[in-house]
Amino acid sequence: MAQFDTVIRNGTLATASDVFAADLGITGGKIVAIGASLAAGKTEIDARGKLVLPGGVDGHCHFDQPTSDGTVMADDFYTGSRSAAWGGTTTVIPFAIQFKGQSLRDAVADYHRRANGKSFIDYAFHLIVSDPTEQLIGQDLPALIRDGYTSFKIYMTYDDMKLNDRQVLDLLTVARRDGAMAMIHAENADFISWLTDKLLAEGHTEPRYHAASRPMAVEREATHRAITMAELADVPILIVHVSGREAVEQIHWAQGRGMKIYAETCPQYMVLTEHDLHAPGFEGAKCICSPPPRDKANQAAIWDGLASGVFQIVSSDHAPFRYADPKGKMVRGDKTPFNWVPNGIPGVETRLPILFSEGVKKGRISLQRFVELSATNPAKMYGLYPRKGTLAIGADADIVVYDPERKVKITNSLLHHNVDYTPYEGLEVTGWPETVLSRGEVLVDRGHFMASEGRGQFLPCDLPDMAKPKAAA
Ligand code: DUC
Ligand code: ZN
Ligand code: ZN
Repeated sequence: MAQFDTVIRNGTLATASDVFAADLGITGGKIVAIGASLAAGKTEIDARGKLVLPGGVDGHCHFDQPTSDGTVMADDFYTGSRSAAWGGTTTVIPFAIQFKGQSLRDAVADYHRRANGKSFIDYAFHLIVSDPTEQLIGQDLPALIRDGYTSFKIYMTYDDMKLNDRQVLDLLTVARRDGAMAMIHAENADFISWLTDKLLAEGHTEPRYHAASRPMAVEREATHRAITMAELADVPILIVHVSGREAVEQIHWAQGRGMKIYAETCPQYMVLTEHDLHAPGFEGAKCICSPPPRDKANQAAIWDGLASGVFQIVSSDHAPFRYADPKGKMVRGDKTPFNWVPNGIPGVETRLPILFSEGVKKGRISLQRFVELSATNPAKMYGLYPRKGTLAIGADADIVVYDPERKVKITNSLLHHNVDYTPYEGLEVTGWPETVLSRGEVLVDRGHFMASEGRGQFLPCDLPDMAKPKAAA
């Protein structure tokens, strides 16, 4: 008689702290045993020669997020979560965005309607606050935090979302009092608009000028200001999508002073450069995201920060816009000026393979650090740990059996998003997810997709320990 629903046998298990040979037993969607020579499972998965990892937790991606400029995100919860699952990610946290004048509750209700019945994997929501009224600060946000929406993003740029410093301080005060995690997009809005106007006046409209409109100094200044605001409000913050050395230096400086300043980076800042925006014709638009990719020296600074511990998490910032599409990158035709090109690139499916190949395989980070950055810390950062993000008794059986030797040349036809390109076209990686389980159910197995639409569950988040101010931690 089988003792377990499923046993993953003979694999090498990796957590954020350990790598060891063991079998793993699953019953009722949970991990119930980790040990040598486990009894039989109704389903047996042979993981000999493979890694057995916690499913990826993508703490920053955008699915079906409404926009205000005539563009439309190409991935909804159906295609976005499908792409995530194929790439070994079993939990995603996209954003319920509040438009100015809209109540935060309405934004959340609308986003639930978009997600309901569609996702293949479990998901939580971050909030985006763009209109911090008295009602929001005093009532709506605290109530939503209590209901399990325990993280929110603050934009220091983008006309439809940016907040002034006073508004940021008000929101950080809520984060401190109610225990939420504040995520900050740190770029200086006035610097960007001044540089953009100057470039356009000189006739520079091509995609490459996107990078010139948002140089490192723009991010450095805003990163420092965000840190200062966190100091004044006495609360931890997470600086998202850090792109290069000068921002890393600011964060490292703050961490050295004992501040809880956390940092996220993304694969685009590890493998793309500004040069990718210089592709012929309009092709550079495929790599327009903000902050923009920098140069090789900045990539090296990102890798140093990943190895040294400046960064806590690696997310995709998957923001899917089709290329040859009037609702995508070509919103104003094939000569759309850079400042009208929607910001964002797809990457939810390639996040783990790129971090594993460029990081672990090239000896820049350990396997444990890979697990920590891609699964464990995002789960901790957003109040989903230990249900998600680790291999432990009682945790959800969200697991990736990962082939560490498989060589893959990334090309868009391999991927499962609804975008007509990948910025990583032609990138050769070693290592690829082979079998992906969510709560014990096999979603992907050696090239076959077997999940049912809508099986993914909404996850209310706990208050993250990482958001506690120093004195309370
Ligand atoms: N930058 C963002 O801030 N969000 C989505 C994508 C991007 O490039
Ligand atoms: Zn952002
Ligand atoms: Zn983003």
